[in-house]
Amino acid sequence: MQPSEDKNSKRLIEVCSSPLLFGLDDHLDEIVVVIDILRATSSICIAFENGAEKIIPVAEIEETRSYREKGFLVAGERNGEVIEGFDFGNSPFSFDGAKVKGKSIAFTTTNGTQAIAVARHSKIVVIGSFLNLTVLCNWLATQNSNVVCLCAGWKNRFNLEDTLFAGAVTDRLMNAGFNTICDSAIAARHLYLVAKDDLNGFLEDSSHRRRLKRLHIERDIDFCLTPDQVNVIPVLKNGVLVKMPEDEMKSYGVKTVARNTAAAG
Ligand code: 3SL
Repeated sequence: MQPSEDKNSKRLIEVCSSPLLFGLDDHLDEIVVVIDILRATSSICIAFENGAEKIIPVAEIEETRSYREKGFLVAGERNGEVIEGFDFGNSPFSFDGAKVKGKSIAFTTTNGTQAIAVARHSKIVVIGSFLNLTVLCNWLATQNSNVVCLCAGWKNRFNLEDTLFAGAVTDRLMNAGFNTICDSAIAARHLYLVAKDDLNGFLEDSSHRRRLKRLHIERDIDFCLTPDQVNVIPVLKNGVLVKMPEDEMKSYGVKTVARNTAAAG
């Protein structure tokens, strides 16, 4: 990534490690990157890469279910498990092209969709995951705006995997001329730099990894920790997630990345 132009050199990056710490009125003029690495924001990214038309993030299960009458697929989990009667859960492998291409999906998850709701009043809300790390950071680097990484965490608690991704974004943007006065961003960047060569190993004992291991979905973890598999940036428009149009991305000079098909499984 090229360093940013001088006019943008005072842009700041901040990391918010729990939705509970996100002041609703504090980030109205900022770009918010919502992060739920395991697994909601990774699944949202792969859904759009595989041709989903739109995703409505919904907080409650029954409200999500009601979208079926409107022709939506309904998807989501609670505590990692597929919700009864839903079309599928929150595994990125469930969002394959055969199922989601051209479809609208109502989606509810334990933490990820709740974090999107918390951020909804901000200037721009985009979805981040290791799957779209490079394309997202290239785009953020072209924006004349401060950036906040909002980690979904687990039930309002800090988690490691979201923090590592926030650290990756902080590292890329600081290398592109951003600054930070946020200790959470400094800490996240340090953690990422320690962990980056073996994210999986670093997360071995992390709480959500252990939770997902119990559900026997380790291939989801490997997939969600593999960077740069997609060329999409999901963006929230009027409460609905859509894929940022290619021409909008191109007009910001974003170079997309090659998809790692081997890891896509
Ligand atoms: O909390 C969430 O939004 C989910 O990503 C959690 S899980 O990975 O599906 O358990």
